[in-house]
Amino acid sequence: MVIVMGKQFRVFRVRPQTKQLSDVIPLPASVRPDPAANFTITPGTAVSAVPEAAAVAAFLDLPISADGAIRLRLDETLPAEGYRLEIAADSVTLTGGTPQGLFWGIQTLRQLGSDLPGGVIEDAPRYPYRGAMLDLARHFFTADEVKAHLDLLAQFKINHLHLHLTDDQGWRLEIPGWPRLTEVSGGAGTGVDGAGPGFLTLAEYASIVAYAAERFITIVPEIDMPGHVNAVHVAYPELTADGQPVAPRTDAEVGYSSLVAGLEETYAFVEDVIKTVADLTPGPYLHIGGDECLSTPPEDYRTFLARVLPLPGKYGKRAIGWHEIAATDLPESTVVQYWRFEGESPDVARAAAAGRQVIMAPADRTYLDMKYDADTRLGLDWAGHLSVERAYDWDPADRLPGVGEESLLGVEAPLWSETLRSVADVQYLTFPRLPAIAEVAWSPRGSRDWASFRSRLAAFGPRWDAAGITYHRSPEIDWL
Ligand code: TNX
Repeated sequence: MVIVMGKQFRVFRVRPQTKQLSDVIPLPASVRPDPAANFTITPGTAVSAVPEAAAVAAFLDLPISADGAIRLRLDETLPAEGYRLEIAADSVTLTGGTPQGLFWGIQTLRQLGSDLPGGVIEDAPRYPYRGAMLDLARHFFTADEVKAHLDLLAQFKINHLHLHLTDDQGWRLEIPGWPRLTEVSGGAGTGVDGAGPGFLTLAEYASIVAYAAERFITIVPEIDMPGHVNAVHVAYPELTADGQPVAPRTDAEVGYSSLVAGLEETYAFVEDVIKTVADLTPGPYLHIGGDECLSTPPEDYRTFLARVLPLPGKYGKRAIGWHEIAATDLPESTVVQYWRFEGESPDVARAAAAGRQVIMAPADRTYLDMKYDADTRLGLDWAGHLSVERAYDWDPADRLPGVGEESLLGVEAPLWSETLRSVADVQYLTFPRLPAIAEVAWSPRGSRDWASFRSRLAAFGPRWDAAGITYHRSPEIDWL
């Protein structure tokens, strides 16, 4: 009951108070409740795990014992990222296709809490690439901050974190052959408003990669080129067209800087950076940017990409680029990341028809840096406002003519950091829209339902409050 200006209003909750087996985000592929078979986890409940599952079992925070009532198993006939969760009156059996599938099953189990509703969940993702992106260039976040963010992403079965490591305002990854990149362009006064200095050492980057891998998340490093490179030119003026010193930039403009396609030194630099980043990164992808090259003549853009797009492959990686790269000839394994917010894209459709895979990140549905509404203190609005419902209520396979389900590698939710100054700011824009996009990327096509989602989402409010996580208490949700 709440009291407003002397009047009494009773707050009715349409939502049942007892937890249902389907109260999980993202919604599982199949849920068969058995109301007769609830299981309660007590402090004495133990976990038994086959040896290959011992490491993931630790994520349940329960004692391990050979005869534990919660059993972790593997069954390689299940999909690799899939799992089956069977909750009976006297036992819980979680079977994964791989340890990764088990890990996602553990996230489901944790969301269900300690009073587990009985029944069977059988689950597997729609897309193999379910991504989030964090921009460390416009505002730097430390290795510990990135790790804490990874923990939150894993709860929603996100399996890729794309790190935007370089841009006009800063360079955030140590490259041993080019020390001024981080000494100068990672130092004091870098970032938007000069408020986001810092960089990852090689050891810190490796520690993020390892921490992510323990959570079955792949780090996707991005070195943005040939545009978005003012920080490179500040550090190494010899890479500019005229060799003259360049002033650092702390504003949020885009499209004014470019590597020089006709300069041989450009390619020595680029190859050295790509080799270094590839060597540091066990995951299969290396993102080379390619967006918003408004000051690169189209012919130069083609020349540059023709030489650079094969380089990740040379060092064992698959190149990803923002969708502008689809205007050029793409090596076979190249992945195109679509980010525009309106209209068609004949280039991306042509790339898809030629067999290239696409990651969907349309700005009007997935950009976490768009404001929720006109009152949102943080974020931008060039792609409009992004409510929780808009982030939820779209389908990646219906988005672009000529780019259907068979062309999609997955979905990503990018968070650009021009307006961000703290982890609380990151969380505020991430929650609760990231869970909405995670469901778009995981749950079966056609299974999504806004009324169901908003009801399931409401239960996360108290959990986020208890965990000290900042989130937007969107008026679209009847928060518990
Ligand atoms: C566009 S989307 C950009 C970024 C900005 C972002 C802000 C894309 C590939 N590039 O440089 O940070 O808008 O929303």
